[in-house]
Amino acid sequence: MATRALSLDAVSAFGADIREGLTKKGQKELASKYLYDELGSKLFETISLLPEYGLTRADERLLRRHSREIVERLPGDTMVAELGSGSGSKTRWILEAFGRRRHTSYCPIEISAAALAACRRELADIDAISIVGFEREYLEGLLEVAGRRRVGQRILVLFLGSTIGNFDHPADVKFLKEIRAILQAGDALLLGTDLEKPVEQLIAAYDDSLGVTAAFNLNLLARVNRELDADFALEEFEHEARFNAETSSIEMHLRARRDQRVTVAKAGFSVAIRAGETIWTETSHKYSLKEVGALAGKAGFLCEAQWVDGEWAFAETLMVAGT
Ligand code: AVI
Repeated sequence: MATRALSLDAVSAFGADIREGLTKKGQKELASKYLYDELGSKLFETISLLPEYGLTRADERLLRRHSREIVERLPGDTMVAELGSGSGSKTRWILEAFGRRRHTSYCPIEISAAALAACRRELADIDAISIVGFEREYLEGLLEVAGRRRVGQRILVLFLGSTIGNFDHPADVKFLKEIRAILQAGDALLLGTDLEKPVEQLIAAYDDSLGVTAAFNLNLLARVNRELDADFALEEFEHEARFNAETSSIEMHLRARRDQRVTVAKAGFSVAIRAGETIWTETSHKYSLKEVGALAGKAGFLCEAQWVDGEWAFAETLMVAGT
């Protein structure tokens, strides 16, 4: 009964967000968090294997090469919390380095139970690591993790994969401030950020030749059809990746090929969409190194160290919570 009530709530929250995004004045939009249902998450995993999309491989390379140094910079008893662990495969390097030093708790925080289970399976073989998963929104989960810390124990928060870039500016600063508010001075944040790079490289990464990113984007409309009983005709929309030079972001849009009316039955509305009009589905900000430093400062962290990949412009920045 409780499960049923929860899922009905989730449907109505989803419906309310979709309604707000599609009926607002001006640019229509759908929140990027809804890209990640089961199919969307699999499509994102596939994107990370594409030759054009180097982001995930760069993140992984940096962690593989520098985990030992990252861990050496955080002496003493440290508990590791990860926001949005996904399958956990990138985190292996950090956890192995901590495990070589002493027994360490790892707390992945994920809204997807399936992702948490996958993460547990992937990392179960690492010595001296105990895994306690939290099926929660990021900040709610981090609060719970912080409530479990032992006296004298440090928390290292991992926020990898440049997920921070999917927050609108200045929501990225606000989010890091909220993380900082939960932490204590001396705690740390390891932040992965995708960096500025040539526009052609970015467009290829977000509009790949196999059409996987297009499928990832269009799946959002398919999800609205599946879960909210809507009647989007997918063939009437086209994936578009464009660079916004003002915000230094890649934006994903879905462009209507003709005038149409769409009904979203479970959210109780219908909406007219004009030919050529777009639905904005994601922002992916590309940072400069200077900007990452400024972001840390604004949120109350000090930059302790930074590593930049040589093949794909991507940075891992270790920040320490200031007093
Ligand atoms: C999860 N996030 C960092 C990805 C990105 O690059 O912004 C999501 C993505 N969207 C399209 N391709 C990948």
